Amino acid sequence: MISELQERFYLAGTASVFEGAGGLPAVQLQGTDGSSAVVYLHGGHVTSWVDSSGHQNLFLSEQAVFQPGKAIRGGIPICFPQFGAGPLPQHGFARTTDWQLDHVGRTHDGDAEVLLSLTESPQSLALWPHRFRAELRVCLGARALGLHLGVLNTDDQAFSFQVALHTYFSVPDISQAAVEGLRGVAFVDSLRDDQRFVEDRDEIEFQAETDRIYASAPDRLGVVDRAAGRVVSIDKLNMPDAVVWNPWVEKAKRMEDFGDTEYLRMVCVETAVIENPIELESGGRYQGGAVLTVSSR
Ligand code: TA6
Repeated sequence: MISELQERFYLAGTASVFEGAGGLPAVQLQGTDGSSAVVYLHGGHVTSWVDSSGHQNLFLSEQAVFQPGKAIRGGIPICFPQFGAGPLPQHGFARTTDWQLDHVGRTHDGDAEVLLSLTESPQSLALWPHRFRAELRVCLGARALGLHLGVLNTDDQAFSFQVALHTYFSVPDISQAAVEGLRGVAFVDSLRDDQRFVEDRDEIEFQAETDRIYASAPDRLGVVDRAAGRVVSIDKLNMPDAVVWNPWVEKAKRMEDFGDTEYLRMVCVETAVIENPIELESGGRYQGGAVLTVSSR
């Protein structure tokens, strides 16, 4: 199957299919500036984004498991049609299902792009009785990575869903990292019985487990790496909510696919639709996403 994909989806200097970890097929995108990205068909999962300076911006656990039915620990898991716990498997089934590779190419802006899609299956219908088509477009540009997610209701009944790009950012030292842009935003604290509070810090630093859902957050957020003097800006599109998560010591130990000390090198800042799920009429379409941009600070 991989050799057939390699033949169909090869664009010299732009995109190629390779056999990734666990023998799973993945697409490597190349930028004209030396940047690169990797997207697995499994979960439509971005696992790597190296910018033109050679810096890896995404965290991927050294203990990540690459096998059918298991979400890859790190990169950018896609949570759909549910965020968190609920009637469906945790974070929904999209991140543990193989997506279809539809296109690779270069946009008129010169970005390398890959398009993947996911539609209902007997397995998904058994969990969530709705016909749909989800589309993911990943664009690798100059110092930027764009993630554009569409959901089309191909059913004859309306349905509602939550969605999130559960992005794991790599930081060399969590004590030198911070998340900015959330001051004054109300959040649900998953660690304090889901009580609501208001963020009172310009920069969120990390000294303990952190797991917060910020409602209707500003569209521009940032992950600051003070040690390296750089920031990854997050411009979210039609994703009102944001989640900030670091498992810290005890939860890190409980996660089998996550090293005990890896909490020191990552922070999740997720762009999402959680508080007010999307209601899609039959034939309706949702478009959302995020553009990640690196710059010096
Ligand atoms: O990032 C928010 C969160 O819901 C946390 O509560 C934590 O569970 C994390 O997602 C990872 O979830 P996962 O199912 O990938 O282990």
